[in-house]
Amino acid sequence: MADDSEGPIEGARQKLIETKQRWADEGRLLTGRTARPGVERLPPGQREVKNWPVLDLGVQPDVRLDRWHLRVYGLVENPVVWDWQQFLAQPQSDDVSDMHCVTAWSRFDNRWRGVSAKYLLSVVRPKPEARFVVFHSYDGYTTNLPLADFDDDDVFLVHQWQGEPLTREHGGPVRALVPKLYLWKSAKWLSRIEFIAADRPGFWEERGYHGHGDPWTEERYSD
Ligand SMILES: Nc1nc2c(c(=O)[nH]1)N[C@H]1C(S)=C(S)[C@@H](COP(=O)(O)O)O[C@H]1N2
Ligand SMILES: [Mo]
Repeated sequence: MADDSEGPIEGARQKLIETKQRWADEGRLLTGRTARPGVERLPPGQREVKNWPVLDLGVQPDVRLDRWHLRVYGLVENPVVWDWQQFLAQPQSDDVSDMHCVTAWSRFDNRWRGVSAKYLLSVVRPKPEARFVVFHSYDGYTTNLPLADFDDDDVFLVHQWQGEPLTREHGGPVRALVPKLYLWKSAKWLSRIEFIAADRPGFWEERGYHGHGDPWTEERYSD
């Protein structure tokens, strides 16, 4: 990663991080309501958008396909490293799901293509002690989730959206997709997946955002 510890980019980035941290401190957007998935389409406090906003730390790494790798490691029986060709050689699946961002927008009916979490788990085989997963990204971002949430039919490592390659601004070549949790759990520019025993907060989880992040019960912020 480039050294971005100084200059205007870092200034803007710091401001964005501080704003989102303040939201967490103030409990902004919380409605105190709950909604039922499958019955209502929008989780509480969300509104539908037709576009796809871009949110990140302001650094969008340019990961060339000939340099791209995905490493899956930690508490697994069979750690793997896939380059781009090896990743595409794994079984590919298609799925349609909604996404919900903690900044209150939701986007319906996104068509994804990629490698399913179920398949990845069948390859790497988590050890019994493995309880949590950490996604690591090429921009230095991290986010954590329970293995039980990763191990679900709608979770994928995606490289296509609406039939087109996932663009760089949305996390291409490959991002994680965990549609049942707020979108900050869906790491863009995915580089590594780590299996661990005890939960370990990621970037936003260390800055006031919820450890779990279920939109249906408005797990926006930690208390
Ligand atoms: N690597 C990485 N992944 C990330 C982020 C980031 O800054 N870096 N931001 C997260 C946040 S806060 C959100 S809301 C979504 C936004 O995804 P989008 O830009 O494709 O809408 O990406 C998540 N994944
Ligand atoms: Mo976000």
